[in-house]
Amino acid sequence: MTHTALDSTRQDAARLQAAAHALDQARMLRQPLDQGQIELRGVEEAYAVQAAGMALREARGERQYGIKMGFTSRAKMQQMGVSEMIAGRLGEAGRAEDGGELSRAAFIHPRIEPEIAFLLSRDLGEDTDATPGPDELARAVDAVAPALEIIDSRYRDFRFDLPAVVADNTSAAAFVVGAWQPVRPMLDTLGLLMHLPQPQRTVCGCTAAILGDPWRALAAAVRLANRHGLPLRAGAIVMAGAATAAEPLPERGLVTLEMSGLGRVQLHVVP
Ligand code: OOG
Ligand code: MG
Repeated sequence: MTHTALDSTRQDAARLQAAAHALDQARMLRQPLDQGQIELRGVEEAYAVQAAGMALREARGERQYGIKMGFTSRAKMQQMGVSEMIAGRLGEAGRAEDGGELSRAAFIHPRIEPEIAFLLSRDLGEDTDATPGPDELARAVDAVAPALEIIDSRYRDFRFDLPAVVADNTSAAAFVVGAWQPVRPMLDTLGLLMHLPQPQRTVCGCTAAILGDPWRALAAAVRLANRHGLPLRAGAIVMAGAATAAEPLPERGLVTLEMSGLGRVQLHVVP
């Protein structure tokens, strides 16, 4: 490598590290950034910033808990104006207890969305390019559960393009998973109701909205994890992506997601 090539590699690494720090600070101080404050040249760099951001959290003692998919439904793509699937990392600190409390003050402008979660019984991917088939996927999953995700973009007004949202760990903020249920091959026709307070309302949807079948979101998670170096280990959870557009997280009150045949999951939002 010539001196200039080496210099520019160093500059690139420093630029990506600076982006990870800026997003990390925005998250901890709850002060949103403008997308223009983060300079990224494509999706590869964005996943590198995401990994660096999780490394900062791990250095503070946090453990990675799994992977979340984003933009696996048309409703989400349309809401956010991004039309490609993305993957992010779930940190232990974002995990809430089913029926437990979640403090809204921890976030900038949180939204909530209905999802379905898979619990992995074995490692998936890493050194294979192949997409696992349905049987292999089913063997790699111990259980499934209804889940709620809280997203909270670190960008002002939730405005971002694809690389920016990937670098921001796909807006991941918190999640809660209901009681694990035995694996079933058919997950594509489960009706869901998300009840929200203030004002009292119910959003309804169907798991078919998730790529036609949430199992496809798991296959896509394996592909993206392989391509971009996200770990998918036994014991990890994989969130399939929202089945409906996200709703603003209420200021306070009980949010309940009911999923036909899979039970329900709840959160008490407190100010
Ligand atoms: C990005 C995260 C998308 C999903 O379920 O589609 C996502 C965002 O909407 O800010 O989590
Ligand atoms: Mg989501």
